[in-house]
Amino acid sequence: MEIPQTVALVPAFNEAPRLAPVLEVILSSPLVQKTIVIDDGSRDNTSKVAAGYPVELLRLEENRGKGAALQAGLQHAPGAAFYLFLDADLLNFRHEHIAALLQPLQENEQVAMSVGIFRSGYKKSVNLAQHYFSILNGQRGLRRSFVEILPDLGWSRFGVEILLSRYAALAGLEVAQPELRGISHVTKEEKLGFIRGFDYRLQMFSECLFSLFNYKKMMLRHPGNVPPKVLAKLR
Ligand SMILES: Nc1nc2c(ncn2[C@@H]2O[C@H](COP(=O)(O)OP(=O)(O)OP(=O)(O)O)[C@@H](O)[C@H]2O)c(=O)[nH]1
Ligand SMILES: [Mg+2]
Repeated sequence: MEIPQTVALVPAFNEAPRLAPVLEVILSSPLVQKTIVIDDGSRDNTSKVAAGYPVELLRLEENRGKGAALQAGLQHAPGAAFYLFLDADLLNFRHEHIAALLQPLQENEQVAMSVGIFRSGYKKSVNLAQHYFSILNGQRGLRRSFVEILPDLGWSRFGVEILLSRYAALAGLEVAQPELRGISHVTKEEKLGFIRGFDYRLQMFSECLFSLFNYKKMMLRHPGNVPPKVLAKLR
């Protein structure tokens, strides 16, 4: 079987109303050869929507969080040159954003990961959050050599982006931050209403903080493929 150059991974948890336009952009991009949607335990029609498109659908019964979903996607498609992580709830998402994430990886072999920065999206609150918390952006490109030395992401849930960024820094790897202009996303409050959305946001923050303060300890416990010389820095 031919190994694709670029694989897009789309973690999707209860995203049935938002998934289709995101998949249409990815599937019509000449830069992506395979798309994997990971739905772990959605209670809506996320899997049904995904099954209407030529994607590989990983449907896991039990919810294990965003980090575990991305890890399942990576394990499902080993050997690709590049992996894209793309959220299922993007707005104003276009081909140029895919190109922007891949370009630094293609142009400079030293770049292990690209992390998209949302700029000039029409939602001011999202722009502001991006300004201060760009480490949290889920739109990323990863080179195979980086994927092959990743720690276990399975515990990290919404802390997965913090884990990836902190790990890259620890391993001394270069990270690019391409701007993704005009892109935005649907917030939790918009998806679930203010109270449930805000509650879910607090849960996300607590998972992010757990990752921020415990990633070293957790990496020692769950090292995955981290090379011994990087693990030694944790002790
Ligand atoms: N498969 C899977 N996907 C998840 C899980 N949690 C979040 N996701 C997906 O990860 C992406 C980002 O999640 P969001 O809840 O939108 O988080 P966010 O965009 O960082 O936060 P907001 O500020 O609320 O927009 C979306 O595509 C979600 O569907 C999960 O447990 N499993
Ligand atoms: Mg979102």
